[in-house]
Amino acid sequence: MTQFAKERLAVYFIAGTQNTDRPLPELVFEALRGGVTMFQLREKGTGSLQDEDERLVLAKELKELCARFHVPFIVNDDIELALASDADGLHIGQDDADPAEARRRIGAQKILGVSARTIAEAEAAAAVADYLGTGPMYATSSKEDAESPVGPERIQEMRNAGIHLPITAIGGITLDNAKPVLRAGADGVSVISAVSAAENAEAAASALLSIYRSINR
Ligand code: TZP
Ligand code: MG
Repeated sequence: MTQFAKERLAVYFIAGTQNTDRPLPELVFEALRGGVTMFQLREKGTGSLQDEDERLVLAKELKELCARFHVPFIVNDDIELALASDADGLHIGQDDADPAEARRRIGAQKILGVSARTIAEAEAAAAVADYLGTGPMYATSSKEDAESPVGPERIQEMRNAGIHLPITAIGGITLDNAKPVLRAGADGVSVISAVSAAENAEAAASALLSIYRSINR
């Protein structure tokens, strides 16, 4: 596996064209200016691009944009798209590819993130994942098939169970409730709407980074 620095997870912005009325690269550019430390293209659900060629053009543009800010570009779920766009990594959920198979396909040098809501899922992914995505922390409307929230306690439970992998907390995280998940032991926060639906995406990203820094000095 790559030497993945958990500081990369500080503020992990996730979005797809379905999350904004504006051109996605414009939104991502603002988020990058605000200081997001990782970006995931999650082109999924109602309003997302279905055409493979369009998805690839978008992924390549976003990859280049992220590279200008030295921010890893991660693709959600779609291994073919991750490979074709030479993304820095892939994120998979429990209903997506098998983690070991995904690792084999992307190779040792790429970042692999795996969603793990339970301790058992976290333990199963630990051998091949660089980081875990744990949630939903709080209620969310950004994921159509989201499960019920587990709360910040779940991060603490995972740490107590000996899960030492970097963890990003996800689901319903805002400027107002980010602190408890960081205090519970998460290495950072993943957000869709807190940045994509903010009046000022740059300011929202920058505020999240300040919250992260206030806890990780
Ligand atoms: N996985 C678990 S919750 C979620 C995903 C992709 C949605 C997060 O979006 P938001 O708007 O930050 O709640
Ligand atoms: Mg899924």
